[in-house]
Amino acid sequence: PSTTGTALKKLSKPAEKDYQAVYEAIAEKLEEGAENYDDGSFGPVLVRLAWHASGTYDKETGTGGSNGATMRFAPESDHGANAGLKVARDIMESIHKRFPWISYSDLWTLGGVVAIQEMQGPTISWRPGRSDKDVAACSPDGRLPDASKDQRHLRDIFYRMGWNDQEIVALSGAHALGRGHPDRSGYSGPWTFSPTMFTNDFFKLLLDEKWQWKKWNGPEQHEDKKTQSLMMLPTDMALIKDKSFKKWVDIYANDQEKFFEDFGNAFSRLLELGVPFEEGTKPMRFKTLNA
Ligand code: HIF
Repeated sequence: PSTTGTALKKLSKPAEKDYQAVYEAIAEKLEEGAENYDDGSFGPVLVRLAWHASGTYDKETGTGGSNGATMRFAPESDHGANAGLKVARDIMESIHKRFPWISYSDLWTLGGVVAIQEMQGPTISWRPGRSDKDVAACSPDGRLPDASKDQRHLRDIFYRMGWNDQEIVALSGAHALGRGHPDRSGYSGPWTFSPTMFTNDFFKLLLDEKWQWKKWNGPEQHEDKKTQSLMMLPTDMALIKDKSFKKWVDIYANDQEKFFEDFGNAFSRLLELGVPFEEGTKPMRFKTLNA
């Protein structure tokens, strides 16, 4: 009888409360041991992992995307765009040890949801059902954006995933979080004064500050004239150079609620690109730790 019990437990499908438990385990890890890491939270790098796992999607061929978690393997883990993401994958590994039933693909995307919600961002609907693939399914290099480029490149990359101009701008607000690291991308510094809080400050600062080229030996980036402590990538600056993009920067800078709503929808969809969900899989909405 006891073996039957075990078998039943393994066979039963995880329920929303099981994913909520994983959510909470990740949430508890965001600041654990992060006292001397960046701005005191692993949240931003977990958002970057979720996005880089998903942003390889190509709508024409249906390849890439979060289903598969192929960044576990070289060559994808060694792609230049993914430099530094081992930090995030290692945190996720420690969570996977506690919840071995969840796929890495579900886990990494859930990590992005947790990080955004715990950093005071919008609730992100999330569905389970991704399965891990092996090394043969690795995405080719060059699918993620190159920060040194302009609006044409942004459109090439994001249209390939199926986004429109409004959605590209909405997603871009996530650069309120985190920073560039000279030993990862080469870029340096945070975009906002509160890099562990999800806000619409990315848009406000983009419009309100005077941005100048940073004088240094690193890659070309902008810095704010006033404090010289913030940065904008060339691709970020493209959002105010391009009329069709700038229209949405203005809207999101003035309306945090609209930004949260549009970002929440877009980020949720980003994590689902190319995922073959079972019919009837319902979106889950998780409670934050101190809800
Ligand atoms: Fe980023 N992004 N991203 N990004 N990104 C970096 C860091 C973060 C681009 C380039 C960079 C998005 C779009 C683009 C986050 C989240 C998102 C870095 C610095 C670069 C160079 C990496 C490092 O040195 O550590 C480009 C060119 C993008 C196309 C516009 C998304 C919308 C904004 C899709 C998105 O969600 C996050 C979070 C970070 C911070 C990571 C950290 O460790 O602090």
